[in-house]
Amino acid sequence: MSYETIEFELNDGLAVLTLNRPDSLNSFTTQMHEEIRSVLDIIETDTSVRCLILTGNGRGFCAGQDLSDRAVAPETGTKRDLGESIEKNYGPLILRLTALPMPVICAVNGVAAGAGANIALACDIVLAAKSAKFIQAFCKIGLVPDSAGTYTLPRLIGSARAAALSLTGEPIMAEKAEEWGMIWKAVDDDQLQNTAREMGQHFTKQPTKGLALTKKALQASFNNTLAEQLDLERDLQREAGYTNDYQEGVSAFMEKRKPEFTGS
Ligand code: T3D
Repeated sequence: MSYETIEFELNDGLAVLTLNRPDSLNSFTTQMHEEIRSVLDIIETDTSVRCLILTGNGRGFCAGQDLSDRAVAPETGTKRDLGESIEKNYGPLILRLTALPMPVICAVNGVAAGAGANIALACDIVLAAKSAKFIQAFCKIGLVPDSAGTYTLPRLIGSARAAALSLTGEPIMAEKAEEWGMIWKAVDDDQLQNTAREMGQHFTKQPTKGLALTKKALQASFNNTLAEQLDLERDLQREAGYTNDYQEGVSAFMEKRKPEFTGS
C-alpha cells in the first residue's frame, strides 16, 4: 500500500511508522490521520509485528494539528467543533497506540509540539534526539492540551511541572525531559535512529505476549487500589504462565542456553 503523508515498513517483526510531511514539521492533516488508521489496522491484526517504532522525517517529529488544514481550521467568520476532531482522530489514536500488544518506541527526532508532544509521550518508551524539544503549544492558540496530555503529563512529571508546561507553553529540551522522567533517554542526534532500531530489533526477539501483559498491568496501576492491582497481577501472570514463551524461557534458563522466543 502506498501513503502520501507517512511511510510504513515492516521487516522481521519490526514495524516503523514515519510521519512524512517534513515541510510543515509533520503536522497532522485529516489524510495523515486516515493513513495512520490504516497502518494501525495492519499492526493490530498482523501477529508477526512484535515492536512498533514511531518517528518523523526532517527536522521535526510532529507539530501537532496542521493549523492550515481546511477540514478543521477556522475560516474568517466561522467556528469549528474541535471536539469532533478530537473524538474522531486524536482520542482514538491514543487509545489504539496505548493498547497495542507490543512495545511502542517513539524516536523523537526534533521538535514535538501540541498533539505531537503528547502522542510521543503516550508511547511506551520515548527516545529523543538531544536537540529535540517538547512543547505544550496549545495555550499559545487558546486550546487545551489534548491527546492525553492532561492525563500523561501529571503522571510522568507531577502536577507542578505539568501545570507550568501546559500553562506557559515553555519548551522543555530532551535532556531536561530525561532528567524529569518525562522520557526514557536523550541520545546524540546522529545516534537516535540506530538506537531506536537496535532497541526495536531486540524487542522482536522477546516474549511479546508477556510484554503486552506487562503494559496492561502498568497502565491499570494508576486507577487501581493495591488489592485490585494484586488481583490483576495474578490474572495476568496466569495468562503469561500459559504462553509458549514462558516455557521456552524456563527451559532455556535450565539448559543454560539463549531462549528463542516466538512471541506466542
Ligand atoms: O484542530 C484540532 O483538530 C484540534 C486539535 C489540536 C491538536 C493540536 O496539536 S493544537 C496545537 C497545534 N500546534 C501548534 O500550535 C504548533 C505550531 N507550530 C509552532 O509553534 C512552531 O512551528 C514550532 C514551535 C513547532 C517550531 O518552530 P520553528 O521556528 O522551529 O519552525 P517554524 O518556522 O514555525 O515551522 C516550520 C514550517 O512548518 C513553517 O512553514 P513555512 O513557513 O516554512 O512554510 C510552519 O508554518 C510550518 N508549521 C509548523 N507547525 C505547523 C505548521 N504548519 C501547520 N500547522 C502546524 N501546526
